[in-house]
Amino acid sequence: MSPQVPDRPPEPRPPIERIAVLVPTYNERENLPVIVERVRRVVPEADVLVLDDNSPDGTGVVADELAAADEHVAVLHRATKEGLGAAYLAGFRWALERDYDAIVEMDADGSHRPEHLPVMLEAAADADLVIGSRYVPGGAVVNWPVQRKAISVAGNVYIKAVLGMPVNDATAGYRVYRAETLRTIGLDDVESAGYCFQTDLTVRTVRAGLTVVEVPITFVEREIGDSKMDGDVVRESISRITIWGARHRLAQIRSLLEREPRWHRL
Ligand SMILES: Nc1nc2c(ncn2[C@@H]2O[C@H](COP(=O)(O)OP(=O)(O)OP(=O)(O)O)[C@@H](O)[C@H]2O)c(=O)[nH]1
Ligand SMILES: [Mg+2]
Repeated sequence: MSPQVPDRPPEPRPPIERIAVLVPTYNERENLPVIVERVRRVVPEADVLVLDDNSPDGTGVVADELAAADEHVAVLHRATKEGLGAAYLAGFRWALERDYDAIVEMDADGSHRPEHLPVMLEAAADADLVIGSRYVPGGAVVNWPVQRKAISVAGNVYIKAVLGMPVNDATAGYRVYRAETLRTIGLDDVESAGYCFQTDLTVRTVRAGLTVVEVPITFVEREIGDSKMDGDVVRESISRITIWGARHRLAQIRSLLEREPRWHRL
């Protein structure tokens, strides 16, 4: 079969003018001012939205102070801790309602260096989703214990194998989404709450036929504050990814059977 030649070249993606950097926080009172200052310095045109789940350590108050001092900073206060995915969904809706062109996901603890953001935004000129990737040439992880890195690498290998994904770091949390990407993939039925939220949205983006580009980053483990990763987060990821994988493979088998009528007679 000859490759299909489109009638006309694809429409160029619209320029990225308005950028929202979403920073979810739970007990990050010491980290938050540092990360906001770095984002503001590196990408001064961007707005920062802090997504705080009523952190007991008073991160929400710190965020309010930052917002009062800088019109480029805003805060979404959420009533209780509902997980990273739920916080991001609320942030996405906030940014889409306000017509931002690009929506960035960034941890508060310094693991996602704001200094990588200009290159990621540049890559978004020709992509629908840009992932700051630890697992492409040039990417790195600094200060992770061997077991933590092993879980992350194994998780990504599993995701690639089970879901047939052309992405090396599908669990990564440092991203630039074009607003149109989030509108296209739809957010209403996203149920993942923990970190598998990232994998979930990667899969949706790839399955929608959109372009995902991985930009190498150096991921630096947090120095201050506690991790929120726990057994529930890992369990949610493994069970959901396995279910998605089984569905994916079943759909592949079904479409093979439909394409190859002889098989129906077997
Ligand atoms: N709003 C909100 N933010 C969260 C929640 N869980 C984690 N976060 C934030 O999401 C980001 C990533 O969480 P981390 O605890 O750093 O997870 P991690 O990077 O896997 O773990 P570390 O290795 O300890 O850094 C941080 O900015 C957290 O404060 C949550 O339930 N709600
Ligand atoms: Mg972290």
